[in-house]
Amino acid sequence: MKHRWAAVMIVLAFVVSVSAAFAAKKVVVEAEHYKTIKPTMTKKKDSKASLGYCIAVPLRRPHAVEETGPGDTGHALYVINVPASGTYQFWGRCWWYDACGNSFSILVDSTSVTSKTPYVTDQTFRKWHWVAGPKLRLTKGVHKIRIQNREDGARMDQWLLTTTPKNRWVPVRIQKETKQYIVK
Ligand SMILES: [Ca+2]
Repeated sequence: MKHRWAAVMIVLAFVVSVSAAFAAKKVVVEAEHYKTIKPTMTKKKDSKASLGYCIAVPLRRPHAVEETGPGDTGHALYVINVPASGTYQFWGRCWWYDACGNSFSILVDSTSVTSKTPYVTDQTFRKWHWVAGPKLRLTKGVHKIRIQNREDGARMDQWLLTTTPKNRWVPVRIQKETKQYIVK
């Protein structure tokens, strides 16, 4: 009888450790909690943003009426500790000015934008909402995430990385920051 209980406990311990290893991982960052920021990316007050602040690329005047490249390499840089290797879905809680002010480049451990650099964009304007960005292959450990100017008039309140695919979970509300994954 004792042996049977021991066997049950071993199996339980195994199941618990395996499910912990496979449990969904989520890293949530307030956009204004960057490590460094370079103009023209700015920190901006916004009463509808989580914790009252977001990052923003100020409008250039005249604002483009057709697609143009970014005016500069303004960006916010974040350093995070990714809890497990895997494929992560990027989401940004964004506010877009219009169809020529609705994207940010997302750079991982890199500083130069190329034609292959992923970005986050959609077509819902003048409203805070979650926007699905790229899927990123990340290894466990420290990584630099750089949110860079792609179009003026774009704002970001929070961003997150999750191992749950976007067909299984879509963020709706403001998320709680996971401070344990942000490198000071
Ligand atoms: Ca915020």
